[in-house]
Amino acid sequence: MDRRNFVKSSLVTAGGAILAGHSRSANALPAPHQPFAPQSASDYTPDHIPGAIPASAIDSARFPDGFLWGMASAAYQVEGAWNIDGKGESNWDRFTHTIGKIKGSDTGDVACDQYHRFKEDIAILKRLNQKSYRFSTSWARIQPTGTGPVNQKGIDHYSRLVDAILEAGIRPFCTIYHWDLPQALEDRGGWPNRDLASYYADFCGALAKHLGDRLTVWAPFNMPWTFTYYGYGIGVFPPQKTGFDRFLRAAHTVNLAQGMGFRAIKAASSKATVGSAYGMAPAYPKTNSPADIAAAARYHAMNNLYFLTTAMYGKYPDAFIGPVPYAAMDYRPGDDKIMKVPLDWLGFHYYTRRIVSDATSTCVSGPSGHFGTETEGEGGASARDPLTQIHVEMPTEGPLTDAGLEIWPTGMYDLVTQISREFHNPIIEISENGCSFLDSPDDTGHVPDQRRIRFHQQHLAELARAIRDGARVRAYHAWSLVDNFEWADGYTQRYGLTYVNFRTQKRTIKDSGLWYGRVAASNHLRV
Ligand code: IFM
Repeated sequence: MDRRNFVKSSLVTAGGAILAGHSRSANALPAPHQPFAPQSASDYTPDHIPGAIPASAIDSARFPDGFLWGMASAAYQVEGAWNIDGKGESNWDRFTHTIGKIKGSDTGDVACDQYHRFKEDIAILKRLNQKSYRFSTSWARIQPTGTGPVNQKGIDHYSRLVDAILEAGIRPFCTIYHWDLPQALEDRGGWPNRDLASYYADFCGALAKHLGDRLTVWAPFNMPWTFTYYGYGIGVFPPQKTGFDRFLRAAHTVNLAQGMGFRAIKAASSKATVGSAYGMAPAYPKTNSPADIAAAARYHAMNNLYFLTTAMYGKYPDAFIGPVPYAAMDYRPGDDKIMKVPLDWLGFHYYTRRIVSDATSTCVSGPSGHFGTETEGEGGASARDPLTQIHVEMPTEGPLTDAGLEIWPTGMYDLVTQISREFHNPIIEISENGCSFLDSPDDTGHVPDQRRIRFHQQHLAELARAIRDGARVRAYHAWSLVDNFEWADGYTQRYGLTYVNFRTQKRTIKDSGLWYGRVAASNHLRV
């Protein structure tokens, strides 16, 4: 489809969305799932791996001049220095210091020691021709107990970091909150406590006041559905609370916080642009039955749009079987106005797809889930939760990463074009895309991680196709700059384009990192 037709169809779909409310967004969902049906063993040859993109699409993919090639990381996963220079304890410090929570009893106490080694890491970004570095800030480093005066040493650290990124000719992109909450705020009830919205806005205002003269690109939250649902709905992340109502309250506070934080950033920095870093997955209906199509639309509303529709329109998307459960959320008059802050650009991650089916007629076993930030689902055909009544599967037709996630590059095209259609062709940034493979240095000191090169090549080819069809994508951030602390999986997964020896902190750029550096220099994928 050419750009004009794509944009025309976006406006028709988006216009319909405004007139008819959100439920008809089912019409815009990816086509129903077509299970891979191998006829013979040759269907599994390298040229015909389920989900793979043809080599010709990789050869012909081109990115526009000025495209922002980037890499991403997050404070708790890379910084270490957990109790240095006045930093307070965070929820993840408390969680990892409790035996039995993390694989191998690993902690982020040292992680990649980026707090002390950020210059070395920025030199890697520069060497690899990067144009954008997405990092996050530790709230407990700035306000050790989450409220009150700022800790100047914390501000000084991020100020030095931003200066070093700019000096390298790279755009700093700050995610304000990537899951590490001051423990003192968790002790006051955590995100279900509505007061956190204004504490968070104060934190945003302080950051923008001190860094906003140089830093212009802000995302308030990383993957808000994940930390609210995992932390308060199913209890696999700190503080390990459970209950769908508790999740709804936490998510509503975060929606308020997003709106209040947005205004605080803009008030403190006239140069600020505010977008997002949502986790998203294209939802393919399991069959073409109306029930499964509606269930996939509920997944999309709950997992992809729950913090986006609220910002853009001040209202919740149609994620529920019944009416919006306002009472359970502690929704108050005027909250629509607080939440509504049309974002300047939309950032979202893509890792893998979901297959969704209706579960309204099957018995509800209560919420469940697993560790891992991109993993969800449950045994049997029961509903994931009582109010969306969907059954979510993580398919395994395509090849799997070492973290067990299916590689499905077309999901990138489907998701980017779907969001473009639904939100009037906004400016998009891919805030994360990546894979865990455990390759390590060989005898010659190289890390030959061909599978990671192939992963990024294929996803980027699909991103280039979406751009060719009219999507306004301006940036792509590979997750991650360096191998790092992978939450409950500790150091057992490696997402980095740079290998880290966690005993010595020695960095070795993997073959994928060197390849990605050439891509960034040429805007081509076959380099
Ligand atoms: O490491 C995480 C990151 O913190 C959030 N997005 C997914 C990544 C890989 O699981």
